[in-house]
Amino acid sequence: MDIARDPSALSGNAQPAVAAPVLAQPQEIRRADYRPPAWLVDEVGLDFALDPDATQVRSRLSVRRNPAGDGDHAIRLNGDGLAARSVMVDGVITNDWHMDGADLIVALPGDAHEVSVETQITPSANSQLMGLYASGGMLCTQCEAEGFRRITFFPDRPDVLSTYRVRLTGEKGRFPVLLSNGNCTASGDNGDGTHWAEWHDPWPKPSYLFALVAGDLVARRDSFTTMSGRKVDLAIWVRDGDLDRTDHAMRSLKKSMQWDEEAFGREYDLDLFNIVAVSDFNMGAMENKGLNIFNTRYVLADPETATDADYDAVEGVIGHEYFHNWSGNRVTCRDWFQLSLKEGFTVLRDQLFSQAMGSESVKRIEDVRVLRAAQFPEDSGPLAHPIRPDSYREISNFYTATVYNKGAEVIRMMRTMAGPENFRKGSDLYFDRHDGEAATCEDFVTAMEDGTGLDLSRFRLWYSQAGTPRVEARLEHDGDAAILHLSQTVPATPGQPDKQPMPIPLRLALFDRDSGDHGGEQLVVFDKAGDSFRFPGFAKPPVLSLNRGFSAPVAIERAVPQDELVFLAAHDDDPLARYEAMQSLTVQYLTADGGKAGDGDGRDAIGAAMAAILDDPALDDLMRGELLMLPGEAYLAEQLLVADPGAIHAAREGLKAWLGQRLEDRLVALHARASAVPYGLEAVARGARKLKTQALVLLAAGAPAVAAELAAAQYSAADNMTDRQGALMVLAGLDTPARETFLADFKTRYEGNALVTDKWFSLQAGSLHPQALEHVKHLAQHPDFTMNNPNRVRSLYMAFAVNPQAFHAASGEGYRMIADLILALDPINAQTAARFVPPLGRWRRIEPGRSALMRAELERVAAAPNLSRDTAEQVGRSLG
Ligand code: 0A1
Ligand code: ZN
Repeated sequence: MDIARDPSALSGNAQPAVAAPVLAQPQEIRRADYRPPAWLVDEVGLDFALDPDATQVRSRLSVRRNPAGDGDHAIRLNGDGLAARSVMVDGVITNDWHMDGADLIVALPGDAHEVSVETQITPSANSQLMGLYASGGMLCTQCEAEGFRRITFFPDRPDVLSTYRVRLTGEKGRFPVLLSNGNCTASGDNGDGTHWAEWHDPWPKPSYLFALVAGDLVARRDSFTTMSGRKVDLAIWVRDGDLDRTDHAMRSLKKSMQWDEEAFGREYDLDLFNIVAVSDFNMGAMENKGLNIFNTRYVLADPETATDADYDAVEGVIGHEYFHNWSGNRVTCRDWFQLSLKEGFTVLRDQLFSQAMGSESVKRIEDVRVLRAAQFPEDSGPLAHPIRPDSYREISNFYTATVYNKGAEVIRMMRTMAGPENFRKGSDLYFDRHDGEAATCEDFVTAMEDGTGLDLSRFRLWYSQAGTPRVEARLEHDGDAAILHLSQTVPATPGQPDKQPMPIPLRLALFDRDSGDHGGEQLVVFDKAGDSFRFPGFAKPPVLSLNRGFSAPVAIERAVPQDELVFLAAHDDDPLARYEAMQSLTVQYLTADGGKAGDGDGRDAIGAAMAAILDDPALDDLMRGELLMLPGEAYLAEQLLVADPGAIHAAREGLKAWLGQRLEDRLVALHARASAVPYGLEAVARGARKLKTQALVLLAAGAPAVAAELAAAQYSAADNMTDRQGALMVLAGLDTPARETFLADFKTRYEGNALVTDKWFSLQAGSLHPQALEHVKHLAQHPDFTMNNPNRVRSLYMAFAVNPQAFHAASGEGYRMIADLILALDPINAQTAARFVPPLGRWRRIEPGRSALMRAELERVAAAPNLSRDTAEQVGRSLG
């Protein structure tokens, strides 16, 4: 066994002889430096004359000196790449202003004024997709976090809340639809080929929630009546041909509105709720007040083009953005260090929503898998940061799995300790107390303490300390009692060498080996460096099931005997714990001897457990699918102090091949059984589809000829994207002539559908095919590939960067390709470019040969002139 104990023990690996170049770092912004704004803006008037090549923006700001501010006689209006064409104070042109860097400073003699500024912007040239930009003939905005300052000069910080009146004027032919936040109060025709609309949002909001959309769009309309009986008009706006793919999104929206009333007592607060789908978008979606803007991939879905996973993602993201109306919009963030206040809480809310809409346990397992695959590596690498960071250089780099997913786990722990009813009291109090305010994480925790009665003093460490706590557990048997010995360490992370023990809520059960039962689950809140807990009444040593439901986001370190894992994998009544036992069984085997795989005994145990899972009549197929899933290579690498990605890949593929052979008959029978289930969106049919492709995946490793035949049949018979994509994924990884034929069929069958074309790129870039790297090189030259669309860039290069076998090619060519991509993309779309740095940033945890190659590529990026703030920060931290 060579399981990593403490990654922080690693001081470095494979230091190259040359010193790293000094990278000019953008200025650091610190949480401790927060000061209230000097000026408040009560009302904002914006007048847009829309034109893709020259949009005129006139602002009117009613500003007032903040009594809590520092009494400055000038107002700082942030800008980014703007020039003021005119500045007026109280209706009179003034020259009493100057630029400080990109910001506009306007002198103001009194305590309240009206400041007006005129700017001109070029949406068609905005490839960064921040501010106002053009996407497929329409104009739209993205303002979070600091995009508003690319539209007009403004105190662009989340603690300045204003009501907005917006007037949009544009060509009728190009922009028949003109939308902004709130309600449309008036509209008209100018008689010169242009028309206009005025929008008013009565709810004070920070500038990052401002939005406008102008385009040739059609709407699916519906309505929802809130719990107090108000009718809300709902509209989902898409391009003409996409309307028949919006049904699922609309259903999801109505379910979200209903659920937030029932689960959190939150009612919608405008007469209108608009969602717009755009194809060019840096992230998933954005919660602009009353006008959510979505990446098309989280809106459009029909059985022919969207997989079951896509359906779930649409439902989850629609929920997430909708829930922000309260957790984010009604109560917003004081500053960007508080990002997890809205994001961690909203992720928890969307997770609970999805749990309630589908299988609770399967959703929980999926969320834990995401946390481990994306957040644990972040927490143990050079980019580790607390869920409430202390400093940043570019805030876009902090929209991370830590702030979002670990942030959700931290609030989930409060819910576990308080119980759901008390937690609801805490959240009610939080919303009541801070409605209309820009709040802090501290405000949230205090409201939780006051509402639930919990003492969260030490628990606050979860907000300030980075790193995944490691909990060592040992069960001792003494007479008629079981004694659980626990100890914890929180690893050192950048800037945080010393950590304190944190309260860790662990749900646990002790099973009687003979009866297979336990006497009830218990909750232990473990908050010291070391502690012991005594459980009387056990004549024989029980079997421990620990961290049930993944009650704490920690790594449990315990040498669990194989027979106990087999017992729990078959008997644990907590589905997550059962999944965990299965994962541990496999992790123990695959990470033995530094990742070169363990003994035949361990493999036999996995084979027997898998066979039992395949045969267990009490399991539903969705859950069966979870239990059959092998731990991913990134998670396996995470278990090792220094990982050899080649060895891990070979060991995991070896196990798959062995399982595929050993279980061949069962898997073929399973494939046949599942193939007989007709398409539907209910759990039984979804479970069947999940298992069908999983069977193919194991067979592809162990019996490739059989798999190729079954996959071809599945592809050809498919009446839905889940089956077709699953079959094509397997075929794309096999060295068979059919591969090309089916890939070509897929491409032409969905010609013109951008989201399916993304899948076509991803399937090849993420495939197990030995030539995957060569394929990616060719695909980058494909006429359908473009650097200007983030979805397309991610579909090719992110799929590649998380394909361990291809990315970690021993030659270093994969690293070079990603570094080249970062350099080419950085001037076009810095936010997206910076997201490709973390895969290279793992170099300290990789075996020496590859490690040096990865580091060299990071240094090559660091040495490039004119790096964006986004990329410079990520590269600097990765090398630091
Ligand atoms: N608040 C959004 C995430 C988001 C952040 C930044 C963006 O800029 C490109 C876009 C979206 C959410 O949590 O959904
Ligand atoms: Zn969010």
